[in-house]
Amino acid sequence: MTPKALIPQLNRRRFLQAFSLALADMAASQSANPALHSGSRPPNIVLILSDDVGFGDVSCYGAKDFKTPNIDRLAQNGLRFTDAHSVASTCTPSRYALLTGTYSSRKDGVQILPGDASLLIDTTRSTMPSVLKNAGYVTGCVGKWHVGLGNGKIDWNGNIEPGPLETGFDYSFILPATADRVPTVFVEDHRVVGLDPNDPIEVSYAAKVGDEPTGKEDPQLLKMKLSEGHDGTIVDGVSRIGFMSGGHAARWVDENMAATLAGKASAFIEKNHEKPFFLYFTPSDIHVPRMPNAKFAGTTSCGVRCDVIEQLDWTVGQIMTELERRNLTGKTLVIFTSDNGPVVNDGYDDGSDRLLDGHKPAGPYRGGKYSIYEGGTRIPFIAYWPGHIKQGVSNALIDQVDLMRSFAALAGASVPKTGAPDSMNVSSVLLGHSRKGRSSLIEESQWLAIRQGQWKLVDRNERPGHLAPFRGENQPVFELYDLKNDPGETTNVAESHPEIVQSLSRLLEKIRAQGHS
Ligand code: NG6
Ligand code: CA
Repeated sequence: MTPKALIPQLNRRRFLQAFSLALADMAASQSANPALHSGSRPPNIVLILSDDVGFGDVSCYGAKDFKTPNIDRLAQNGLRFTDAHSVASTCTPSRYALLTGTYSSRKDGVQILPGDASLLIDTTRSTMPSVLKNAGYVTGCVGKWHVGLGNGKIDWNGNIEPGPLETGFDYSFILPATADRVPTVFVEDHRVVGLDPNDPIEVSYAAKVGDEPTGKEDPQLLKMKLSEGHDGTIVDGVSRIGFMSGGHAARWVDENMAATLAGKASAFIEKNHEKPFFLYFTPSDIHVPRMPNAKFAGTTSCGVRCDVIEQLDWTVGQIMTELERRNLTGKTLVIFTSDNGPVVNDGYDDGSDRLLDGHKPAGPYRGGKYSIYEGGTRIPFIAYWPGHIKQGVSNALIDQVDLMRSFAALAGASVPKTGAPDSMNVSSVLLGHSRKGRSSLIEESQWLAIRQGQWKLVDRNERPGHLAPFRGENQPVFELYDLKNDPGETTNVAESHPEIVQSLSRLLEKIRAQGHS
């Protein structure tokens, strides 16, 4: 057979494989939930996924310059993890992996997305919300989305789909991408909130649309200076990434965003408090632009980045108050965590770096957001469920990719064999019944790293589709760190341990090649 003739055959085979996987997925996830039918109610689940909050950014993880009493209260009455990880050190890959139970490095193009990018998640496959929904949960998504919307060019003035509702959520109220990306409007279910049809929205990431000022042309109009990028349309004194026109009545007010999102999340809990529910709550704090409400502006000694941490803590308090009001605290598993490690200057000159005053956003770890070192993915992670989780600290190695199968197990829901290939059921670890987490785990930035036991191997081999073409001059392909004796990853010991380099790089290749963890 000629190579040309082979191509349609291969595509056909791939299509059939994908089709039968999707069918198996659907059939398995429709199985009934025994917990619901026997009359006992599985826990509600509230997953609070904050943005860019580092390991050292909350008081119960060692921060001293400000206070996070609401988050601390979860730790004082729950289980605080010291070796929990997001899958990646940036948002889109991290969230894609969490929602699908799949390492983002398995799929081409899972990188930080512009605000007009298509939905990355395959809507025919099981997701964290679809599995819980099939088990009888009401599922809601409130906050930052950033895994794409639509399928090609989005009409922001019409129905915006596929998105959260096609991914397994019954309700959604989202920022399409990030607070620093256009369009700066909320989308509720399929529609932009508060849109005036006489002022239609247009969005482009390629060229300027409309005639509103941009950060590049009119920097004198900015209330917050930019330090890198972010020179598109100015909305409310802050220039964003990308260009937009129209939709003036629908544009959010940055300073009110925390309260708006907390309000929508609380309303979802109130509306559904009599059913089992799953809330994926993703505050925009503490991502840039850091625009705290007047209640929080200037309240800390270490600048606006610390102010928005206190605002985030307030948000967590609002959710906890709503749960208490509905008498749901003993019936709800609450997880507080972050999508990736910390960054201080992320493209706006908001003074955070000058005012840091000794605060260490990543705690004792090296690197942060974008980085392959521990600070990139080792994030705060607290599990709280009074009466079911005892207070304590767990140093078990766990990964947010594990939440899909762990939540399913707690909910009595089934995940099809072919779904969530990297997710492990660590529910007994979340509940504190076991301290035995994963034996190995992959960390992602533009590079990959693998953890096993005390060792961590950073692998800077280029891989098509994901990885930046640049490796610093004289930077070795492999770095090996002994995290037990060198948690700060200061000394590369690859040369003195070639056998460990070899066995870890083989394990990494095996996990990649076999398509599952
Ligand atoms: C970067 C932006 C940064 C932030 C990040 C996404 C510049 C210079 N930097 O490209 O400000 O928006 O993307 O962050 O534009 S994340 O948490 O959503 O991954
Ligand atoms: Ca992030």
